[in-house]
Amino acid sequence: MKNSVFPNNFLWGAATSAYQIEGGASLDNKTDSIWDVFCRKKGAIANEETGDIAIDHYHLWEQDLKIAKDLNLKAYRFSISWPRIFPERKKQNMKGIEFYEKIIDTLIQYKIEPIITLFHWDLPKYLQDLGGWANRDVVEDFVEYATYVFDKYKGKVKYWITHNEPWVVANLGYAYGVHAPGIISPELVPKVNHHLLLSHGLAVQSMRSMQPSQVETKIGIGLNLAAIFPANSQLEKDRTAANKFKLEMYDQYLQPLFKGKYPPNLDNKDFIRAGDIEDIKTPVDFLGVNYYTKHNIQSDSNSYSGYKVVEPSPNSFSSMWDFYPEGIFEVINEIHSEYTIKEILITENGTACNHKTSANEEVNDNQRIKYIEEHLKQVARLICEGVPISGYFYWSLFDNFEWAFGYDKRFGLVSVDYLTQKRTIKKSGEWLAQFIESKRRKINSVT
Ligand code: IFM
Repeated sequence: MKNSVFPNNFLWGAATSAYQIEGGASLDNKTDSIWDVFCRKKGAIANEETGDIAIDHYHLWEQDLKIAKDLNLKAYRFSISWPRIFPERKKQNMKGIEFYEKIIDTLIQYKIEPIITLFHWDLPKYLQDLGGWANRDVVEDFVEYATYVFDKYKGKVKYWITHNEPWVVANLGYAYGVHAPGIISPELVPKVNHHLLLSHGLAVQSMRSMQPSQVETKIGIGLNLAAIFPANSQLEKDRTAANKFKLEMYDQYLQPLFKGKYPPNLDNKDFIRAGDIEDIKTPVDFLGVNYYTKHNIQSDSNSYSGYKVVEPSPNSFSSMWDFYPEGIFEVINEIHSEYTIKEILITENGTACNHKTSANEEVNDNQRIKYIEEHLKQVARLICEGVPISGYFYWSLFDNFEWAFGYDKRFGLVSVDYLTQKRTIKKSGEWLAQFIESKRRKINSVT
C-alpha cells in the first residue's frame, strides 16, 4: 500500500457512547434512560452489571480526552445522553449542555474533530412510557432534542450522526428483547424502524435549516452492516434466509434513505403516511458504516425471523465474532456501487479479544493490532478503488459497558480497571498512535 493512500485530512478516530462510559447516572438532573431501567431488571445483564458508574467518564473526562490526544487521534466520536439534555419532556437542562460543551471545547483545543452521535440507544424513560419508538409522537421529541443540541454546538461541531445502528435498536430492543426496552413483539419492528428513519430525516431537515454559514456542517446516520452468507450455500433454505436477513439489515434502511422507497414487503404499512418517505430521503452528507464481522445465516423455523445467525467458530481474534476483514471491503464496495453516497465514514470497527489470563496479556493485545491492521488494508483497497472514505473510527477508545454482556467484553484501545478506574493504554493503542503519526509523516507502515 502506498503511503499516499490515506488522504492527509483523513479522520483517524475512536468512538464511544454515553451510556457505555459516562456513569453519573443521576447526576446534575439527569433522569433515567431505558438502559438505566433495563439494567435493573433481574437477569437482563451479565452479572447484573449496570452503567451507573461505567468508566466514570462523567468525572474523568479530562484525563480521558488527554489520552485521546496522546493517541494522536484526529477525531473523536461520542454520543450525547438524551435524558441529560431533556430530563423531562420538553424541559431542557443546562447542566447537560455544559458537560458536553466542555468536552467539545477541549477536543477543539487538542485539534481533535468532535463527532456527535445524537442517539446511541439511551432513550429517556418518560418516552418509553409512551411506547418508545413504536409511538410516532417520539419522532417529534427526537427532532426537538436534535434541533436543540445542534443549535447549542453548531458553531463548533461539523460532523453529526443522528442515529447509531437502528437495526439493533429495533431488533434487539423490540423483537429479541435482549436490549432495552426488552420488548418481545417482532411485529413492532417495521414500525419502530420507520419512526427511527422518519425522525432522522426530519431532524436532518431541521438542523439544515439552522446551519451556520461559518462552519461547514455534515450530517449522516450510522448503520451496522455485516458481511452476510448462507450457512450452507448448497441449501436453498439457507440462501433464502440469508437474503431475508440482508434485506432487513441493508435494504430496509439503505433503500428509503438513498432511493426513497421501502423494499416491496415493507411498503404499504398503515403507519407509513403520505410524505414520510420523502422526509426519510432527505439527503445526507455521509453514511456511517459500522463493520465488525460476517454472519453465516441458517434457516430456522423456530425463530420469528425464520433464520438464526450461526455461532462463530472459535478464533483467536474475538470472543464474539468471526474475523473476516475482507468483509469491510465487500460490504462497502457493494453499497458504494448500488447507492449514490457522497462520503463514507467507518464509524465503528473493532474487536473484543478473547479473554486473557492476566492483566498483562490483556494489555499486550497483539490480536487487536492484527485485527485493525488487516481491516485497514481493506480500507486502503477501497480508497484505491475510488470509494470516498474519509475516516476510520476504532470501537472503542476505552473498555466499557458492552450492553447485555456487561463489562465482560473488552473492546478498548485503553484498558480500564473497573475497581480503581485506572486507565492503561494497550499495545494496540500505542500501535494506532504510531500508525496515525506515520501516516501524518507519510511513512508507509501498513505493509
Ligand atoms: O458496543 C457496541 C456499540 O455500542 C454499537 N456497535 C457495536 C459495539 C460492539 O458491540
